[in-house]
Amino acid sequence: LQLEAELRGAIQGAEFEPYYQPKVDLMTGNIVGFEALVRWRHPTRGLLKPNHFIEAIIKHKLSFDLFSQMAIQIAKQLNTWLGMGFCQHVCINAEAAEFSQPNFFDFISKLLAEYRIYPEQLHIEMTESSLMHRHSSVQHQLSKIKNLGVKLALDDFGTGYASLSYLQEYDFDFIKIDKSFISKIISDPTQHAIVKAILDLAKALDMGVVAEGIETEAQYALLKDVGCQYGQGYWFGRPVSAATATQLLEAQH
Ligand code: G
Ligand code: G
Ligand code: MN
Ligand code: NA
Repeated sequence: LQLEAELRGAIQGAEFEPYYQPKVDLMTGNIVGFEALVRWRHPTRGLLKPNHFIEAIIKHKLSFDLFSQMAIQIAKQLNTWLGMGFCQHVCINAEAAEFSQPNFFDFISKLLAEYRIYPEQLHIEMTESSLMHRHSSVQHQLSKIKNLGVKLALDDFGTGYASLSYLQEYDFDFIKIDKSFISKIISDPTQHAIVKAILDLAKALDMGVVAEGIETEAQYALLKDVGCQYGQGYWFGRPVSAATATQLLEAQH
């Protein structure tokens, strides 16, 4: 109960902020976008990562409050970057349950209009595990959001119970290969085969692929070699503050 009160206070006090991890086009090495990862600027405990609070946020049904606080800051940042001539996109993490919020669609369309950002600059990623608990209205909400031009990504691909059925049920633009499949891609022929199969599948279904958790140059080279278009990972950069992300964009300009 104490944590719940503290989380509600943190939402009220706007203590959550996005950190930005670069997403790179593996063919050019350029930053094409960022994944926004929430951080809690705690008044006494410093900057906290999601593992300290995200489960509690979901349990206490504060996911949409967190999502909207993140989305507003991200939209402001995209607007600032557009003003500087940068038109990269930002991926925001969402729980599938948030889509059953009746005002979800209105919230997103107002956000795009208010901050004058292009719909395709906003990507929403959902994990397979959150889709497992899906509400029947999620599919309808997702297609409305997609019709605005917002892009959808299936996160942690391959780790859920029904990865392939999600591809059939929902119209994702991107799949993100979970980092557990990338970590041993060099040494383990099975992981290599799985990644190649995912790439073939994505191509057949006309979806983009993002490899997560790229930590070495060898992993980068191999993924590029097998035709994976996008990647994220410590090799390219850790999640950083908005100010540092802006410097990264300026540096490649
Ligand atoms: O850097 P990292 O520790 O930030 O993120 C840990 C996990 O927390 C990731 O798996 C990610 O999916 C989740 N996460 C990060 N930011 C958000 C967010 O804003 N909303 C939700 N629902 N999950 C997030
Ligand atoms: O949303 P998602 O589950 O994909 O969140 C990504 C998580 O993975 C975050 O906690 C992020 O900090 C972390 N991460 C990002 N790049 C790397 C990486 O190269 N290696 C590892 N081990 N973790 C990473
Ligand atoms: Mn993610
Ligand atoms: Na992931």
